[in-house]
Amino acid sequence: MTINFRPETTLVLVKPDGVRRGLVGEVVARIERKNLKLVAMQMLRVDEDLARRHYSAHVDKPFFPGLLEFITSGPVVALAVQGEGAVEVVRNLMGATDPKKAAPGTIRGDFGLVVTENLVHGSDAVESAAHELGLFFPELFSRTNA
Ligand code: DAT
Ligand code: MG
Repeated sequence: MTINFRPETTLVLVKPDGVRRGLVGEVVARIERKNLKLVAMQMLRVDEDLARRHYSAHVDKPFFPGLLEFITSGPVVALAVQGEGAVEVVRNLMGATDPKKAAPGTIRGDFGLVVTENLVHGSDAVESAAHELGLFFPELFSRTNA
């Protein structure tokens, strides 16, 4: 029997609010329950340089100063998550960017209230996943694969 399995890897961050509120286990449990595989996990502090690289698409947006202050405000937990369609599946588990609009049953829908403090990050495409995995796990994911 041939199983048509195309592994894909995405970057998940439990953001500083999620770590502060003790929701790391909740996020990890939801990812594992979905049958996605954790292939790397690290707690770290995001400094301004990493924040600017990670959010390069947003540096000129009016909300960037607040986003920068928030994402550097405490440790995050970075996860490399693998499975078929992992990028899209993780985005669906997270819910909409604005937790007020995120569907109940999603991480943001169940635990968030305001847009900056939306608990989790998930790469939005296979290409951005490769780039972001290279930023957070340079020893595991070479950026030349991006
Ligand atoms: P997502 O995190 O769902 O991929 P995004 O990439 O558009 O969303 O934005 C990155 C983060 O920036 C988002 O998680 C929260 C913050 N953000 C986005 N839009 C915002 C807004 N209009 N006001 C305040 N913060 C915002
Ligand atoms: Mg995004």
